[in-house]
Amino acid sequence: MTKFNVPDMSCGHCTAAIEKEIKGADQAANVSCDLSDQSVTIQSHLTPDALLAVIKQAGYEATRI
Ligand SMILES: [Cu+2]
Repeated sequence: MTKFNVPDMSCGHCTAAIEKEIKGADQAANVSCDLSDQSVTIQSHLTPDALLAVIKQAGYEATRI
C-alpha cells in the first residue's frame, strides 16, 4: 500500500480523475482518495514511481508520504 499527498486535489472531480487514471493503468488497483487531508492511498502491483507518474498524467502533482 502506498500513500501520496496530492495538494491540488480539492473536490469529487479531482478524485474521480485520479481514480480513473490509476484504474486505467492497473484495473485491479484499489484507490482511496481522502479530501480531508488530500491523500490518496493505493493498493497496486505498480511501483510507487509508476503510480506517481500516473497521478501526474491525470494532471496532479503528488509526493509520496
Ligand atoms: Cu476538483
